[in-house]
Amino acid sequence: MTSKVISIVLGGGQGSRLAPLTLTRSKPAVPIAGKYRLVDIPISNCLHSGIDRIFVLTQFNSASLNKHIKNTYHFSTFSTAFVDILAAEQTPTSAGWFQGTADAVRQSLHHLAVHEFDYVLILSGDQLYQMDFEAMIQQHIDKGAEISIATIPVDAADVPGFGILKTDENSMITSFVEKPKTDFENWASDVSDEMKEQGRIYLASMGIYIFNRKLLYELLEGNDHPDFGKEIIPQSIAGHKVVSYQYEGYWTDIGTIKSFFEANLGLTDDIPKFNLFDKNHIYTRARMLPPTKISATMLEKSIVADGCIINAKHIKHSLIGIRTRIGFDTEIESCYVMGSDNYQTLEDIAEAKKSNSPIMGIGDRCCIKNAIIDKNTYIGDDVTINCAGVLPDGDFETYTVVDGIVIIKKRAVIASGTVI
Ligand code: ADQ
Ligand code: ADP
Repeated sequence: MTSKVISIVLGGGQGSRLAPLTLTRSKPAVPIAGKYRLVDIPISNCLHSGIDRIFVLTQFNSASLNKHIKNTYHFSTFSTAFVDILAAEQTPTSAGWFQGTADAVRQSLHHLAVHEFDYVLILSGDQLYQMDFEAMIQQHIDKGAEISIATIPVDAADVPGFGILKTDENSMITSFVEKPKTDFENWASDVSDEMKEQGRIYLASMGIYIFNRKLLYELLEGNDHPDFGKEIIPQSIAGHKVVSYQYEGYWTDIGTIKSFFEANLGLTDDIPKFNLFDKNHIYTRARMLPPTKISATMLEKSIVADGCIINAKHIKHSLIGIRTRIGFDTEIESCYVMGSDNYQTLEDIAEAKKSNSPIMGIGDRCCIKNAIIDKNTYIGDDVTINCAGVLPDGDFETYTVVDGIVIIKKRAVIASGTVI
């Protein structure tokens, strides 16, 4: 059954809500959980569900994204499996950027045409969840649906951020409104008692769709509607059999700095809602890194990836990514440190120290709280970041503040003694 499915991962528009993490890389390449990249989540879900023909659509292609996909997803020469990146491209009929989610799929249809498939599974690239798509496809076939939308109950506070819908007793979607801002009380649905207790009485679209092949072509060709949520889905409800596939597991959108930060730090919980240790684990690039070396650090509720050299005094409620180097007497709390792409040699380090420039990683006697430290940053000694009160939002040369979270930009050099 899953052999009849092709999957399309919507890898991201401009990614402006995740800036500055997306200033120099495409959204699918943004690192998560210390050693993975965003794109690994939907791809792993597909592979665990038996779907192994996957296109990743992205607004701009980056060498690192290509390298990651090429080095991670290897399949047998005798299988038809692939993970291919399709970046927005100029053609005689289109000027360049994808104008929205539907436009991105429309512009990619000619790449699908050479494959055999009956269904297209469309996924968002910025969500954290573990879902069995096989069950969703089975329901799609059993109910004779033309379009299926995965749905999840949300509370009133979340309603303005999602497509909200209502269904009949057969799970047929009878109405859909994209991101209603006000007067949405009438959109409440009949949900389970457990969901009712949590106030989650509105059914939201998860932005996960199955389309029958022929219908997808019909809906996208001959018009230039840019989005699924704003145009294609609401317009399909009346004339087609659109079915809800209700999901009640853990699922979160990680499209903003705040949600990205919270989802990453949430992984340090005793029993996290998103389980990295699940048997359906997340695939990523197998790196040949040395084990992490720690001196006398007090580590509390933290995750430390491979290849780190840690001398810090205290690391609390934090995620430390691959190849991170942290100096003596440094204290880190509620941070996501992404790590580095390479190591400096001992000679490089001696040279930097001689000229008083910071070395890659985090120096001695620093205090860092509520921050995301992007890759390959050089933070000197005695640096304080976000350790006194809440900082107002703003964008500066080496860092940005969003919702009180400081993001140190990729490759930034923060001189010793700096206070942010
Ligand atoms: P949003 O997530 O707000 O709502 P959108 O901005 O269209 O919708 O993004 C959906 C996915 O497509 C994201 O992964 C995004 O990065 C990606 N994307 C956006 N523009 C793109 C482009 N031009 N090229 C490639 N990828 C692009 C949608 C639905 C709602 C639903 C929520 C659930 O519209 O109805 O409730 O998803 O999160
Ligand atoms: P990201 O998308 O995370 O910002 P980049 O575009 O910087 O990543 O690319 C990261 C890749 O570049 C890594 O796979 C790493 O192997 C490689 N890389 C970057 N700098 C160096 C370096 N100085 N030495 C060796 N490899 C490097």
